[in-house]
Amino acid sequence: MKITKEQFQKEFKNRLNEKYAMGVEDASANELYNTLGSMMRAAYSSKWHHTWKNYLANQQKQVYYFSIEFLPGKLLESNLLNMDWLEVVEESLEDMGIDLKELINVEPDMGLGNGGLGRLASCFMDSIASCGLPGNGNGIRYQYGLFKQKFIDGYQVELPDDWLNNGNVWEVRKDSKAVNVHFFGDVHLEEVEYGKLKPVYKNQQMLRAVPYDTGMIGYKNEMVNTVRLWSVEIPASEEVHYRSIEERRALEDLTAVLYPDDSNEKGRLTRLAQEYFFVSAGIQSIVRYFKTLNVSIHNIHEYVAIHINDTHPALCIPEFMRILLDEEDLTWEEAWAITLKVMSYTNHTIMAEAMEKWSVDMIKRLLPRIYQIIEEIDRRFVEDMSLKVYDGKVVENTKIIKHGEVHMAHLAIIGSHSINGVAKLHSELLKTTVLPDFYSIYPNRFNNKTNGIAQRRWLQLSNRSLSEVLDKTIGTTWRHDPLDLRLLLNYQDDEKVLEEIYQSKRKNKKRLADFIEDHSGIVVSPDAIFDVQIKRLHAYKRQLLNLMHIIKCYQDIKENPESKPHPRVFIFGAKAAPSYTYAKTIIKCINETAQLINNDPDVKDLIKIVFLENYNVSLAELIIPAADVSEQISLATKEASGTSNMKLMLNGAVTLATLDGANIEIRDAVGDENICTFGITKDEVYDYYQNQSYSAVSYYENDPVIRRVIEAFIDGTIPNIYHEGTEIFDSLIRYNDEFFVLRDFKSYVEAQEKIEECYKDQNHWRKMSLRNIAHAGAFTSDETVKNYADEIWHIDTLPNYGDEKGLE
Ligand code: 7GP
Repeated sequence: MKITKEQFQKEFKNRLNEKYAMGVEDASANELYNTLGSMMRAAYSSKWHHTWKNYLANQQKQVYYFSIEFLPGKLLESNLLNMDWLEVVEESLEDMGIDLKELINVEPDMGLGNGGLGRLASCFMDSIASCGLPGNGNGIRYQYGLFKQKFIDGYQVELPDDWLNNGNVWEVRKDSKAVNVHFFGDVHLEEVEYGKLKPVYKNQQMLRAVPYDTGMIGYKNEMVNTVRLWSVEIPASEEVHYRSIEERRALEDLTAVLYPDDSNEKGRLTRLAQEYFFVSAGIQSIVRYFKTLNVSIHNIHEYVAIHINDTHPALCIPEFMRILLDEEDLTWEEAWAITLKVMSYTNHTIMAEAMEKWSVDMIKRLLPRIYQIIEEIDRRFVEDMSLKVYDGKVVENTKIIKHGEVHMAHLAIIGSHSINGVAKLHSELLKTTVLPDFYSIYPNRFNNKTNGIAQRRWLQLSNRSLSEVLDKTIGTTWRHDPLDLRLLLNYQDDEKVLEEIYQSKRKNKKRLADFIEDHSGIVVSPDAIFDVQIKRLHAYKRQLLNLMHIIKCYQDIKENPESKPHPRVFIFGAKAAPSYTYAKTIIKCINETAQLINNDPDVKDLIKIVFLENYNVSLAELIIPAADVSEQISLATKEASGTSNMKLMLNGAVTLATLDGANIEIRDAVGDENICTFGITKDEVYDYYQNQSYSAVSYYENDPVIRRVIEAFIDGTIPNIYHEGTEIFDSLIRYNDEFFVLRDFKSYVEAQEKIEECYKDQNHWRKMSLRNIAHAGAFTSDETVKNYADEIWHIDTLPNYGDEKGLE
C-alpha cells in the first residue's frame, strides 16, 4: 500500500475540506486525526475486501478466535506502520505543520480487556494478519472499556472509560450482517416428523447483535483480516414488548461494560448473557458465511476452526451443537464428531477462583436449550467414561455438571480436540496437577503454546531509538523476522554499539522522566536504575514483595545515612479489580510509602517510588523502553506465562524473576548469567502444600529484617494506613501468607543486591542488556501463531501468498 507525499497531501487536504469544510490551519487535532483515520481506512478497504474475497474464492480454512477481551490500545500508528505509510505520512504532515504525535495523542486507547489475556488476543490478531494467515477475531464491542484509574488520597478510584465518545474511525458497522440472539423462555422437544425431535420455544426474548468490524492490517503484506465485535440492540419487531425505559436500559446494558461486577446475582446474569451473546452471534455468522461456500455441512471442520480463548466463550460448544442439531438436522453423533474437530481451547490460569462455574439454575433460565445440550454432553461423557476403565473418582472429577454448577473448563476440555497452556511450566502443571484426570483421559489433546508478543508494537513503534540502532548495526531484516535480532550477539564486545544502545535507553528514560514529572510532579533522574513492575494488581503477582524490599532499602538508609546505594526509581503500573479489596489495599500502601519516601530529605533521592495512574497499553509503550529492571516476581506456579516479561526483555531490561511461567524459558534463552532468578521452585511450593508445613510467623519471629519491614505497616512508620497496614499484617501473619512472600523475601533481597552490583559494572550490564534484546526474538507472537496454525487450527496461507503480485 504505497503512497507518495504529493498524493497524500492532496488527498488529505481534500478529505479535511470534505469532512469539516476546513483547511489544515483551522482544524483541531481531533479533526485532523479523524481525517487521517478515515483516509487510511479508505485506502486499506480495497485490500480488506480483496483479502476475504480471496479466502472465499479459495475456500480457505479460517480460524475464528473467540475472546471476551481484546486490548489493542491505539491503532493509528500501528496501522500506518503495517500499511507502510508511516514515514511518508509523518513527513507529509510535518510539511503541513502537523505533528503526528499530537494526532496519536487524541486517539483513545481501545481498552476492551483487563490484562494479559486480552493483550495476547490483540498481539495474535496482529501476528495472524502479518503472517498472512486466514484468521479473525470475535468479541464484544463494550461501550465502556476497562475503567480509568485515578488515585485520590492514595486510593484507587474507578471512572468510566467512555472511549466511543468521539466515534471510532476504525470500525465499520455492518447492519446487513446482524443476527438475532435468543434468551429465556420455555423450550420443549416435539416430534416434528417420525423419530425427529425439534425444540419448540415459547416466550423467548430476542435481541439483535450488530457487528462492528475492524480491519487487522498485516505488516507490509497487503492482507487485511477482521476483528468482529458485537453490540446489542433491540430489534424493531420487539420494541413493543419493552414498555418501560428501565426495561430497555437493562437490555441495552448487555454490551455496555467489560466484566460487570460479578459480586451480585444481577451482575453474574449479565456476564453469562454477554458470553452467550457474542458466542451465538459469532457462530451464526460463521455458519452463514460457510453456507455461501456451497459445501456440505458435514465438512465444515475442513473450512472452519474455532478457538476458545479461556472458558468465557466455552458456550461455543453447545451453541455449535445446537445449530448442527436443530437447524442442520444432523444426528448427535455426527454433530459431536464435527464439533470436536472444530473447537480448540486455551487455558490462561490455574488460579482456582478464576475457574468459571455457572449455577445450573441460571443457565437453565437464561439459556434453556443450551442447558439441555450441555446436560446431554455431560450425560454421554459420564456414560462413555463409565464404560471405559476409569474409576468413579475420575468421572466425578471430570464431569461438567456437579453440585448444581456447570464447570466451564470441563465443558471446554470435553468439547475440544486441543487444550493448550501458555508456557511450558504451565502446560506441564495442567497435565500433572490441575487437570490430571483429564490428561489421563485425553493425553493427546494436551499441548503447549508458549505466548509471544508482537515485536512491531513493542519494539518498532514504542522504541524508535533502539530500532534505529538495530537497523544501523544488524540491518533491517529483524523487522520482518525478529529471530534475526540474534545477529546482535556479534556485537556484544563492540563498545560503540553498546554505547549506542545505552544512549537510546537513556533517551527513553529521559522521556519517561519528563512524563513522570508532568503527571505526578515527582522528579526522577534518568541516571537512576529504573526498576519496573507493570501488570494487574494481584496477590499472587506479589507487588507486596517489591514494596517490602523498598521499605527495607528505606530503613537501611535511615539507619545508615552514609550508605550509598545506586539511586533507584521503583515504577509501578497496575489496576485492581474494583471489588478486590486486598489488591486495593496494596495500592494504598504503595502510594503512602511513596509519599513518605519521596518526601524524606534523608533519602536524598536515592529511592523514588512512582505509581503511575491508569496503566494501559499506551502507558506500557512509554514505560517499557525506559526500563532497566523487569520485575517478574510471582510465586512459582501461579503466573501462567506473563508477557510483560517478554516485552521488557525485548527492550533491553534485565529480568529479575522467580522460576515461574515463561520466565523459565527466558532464562533458558538468555542463559543464567543474563537474568537474575530467585525464590522457591514449583516443587518446593507443592511440598509446602503437601506437608502443610509453611509457617509465616517463624520468619517474622526469627528474621529481624523481615520483622522490621512488617512492623512498618502497623507501627506508624508508613502514615495513613491504619486499616490497610493491619490488613497486610494479618494476611502475612494471621492468615499464613498465602503466596509465600516471607519465604522468598531473603532471596529476593539478595537478587536485588546482585542486580545493583551488575548495574554498577556498566560494561557488564550493557552486555547483559544486549543479550536480552538479541534473544527476545524467540518470543515473537508470529512464531506462536504459526504453531497454533500448524498444530491446532490446521490453517494455511493462501496458495499465492508471498508472491510478488499474489493479491493484486
Ligand atoms: C493471563 C495470565 O495471568 C498470564 O500469565 C498470561 O500471560 C496471560 O493470561 C496470557 O496468556 N490471564 C488473564 O489475563 C486472565 O484473565 C483469567 O486469566 C481467565
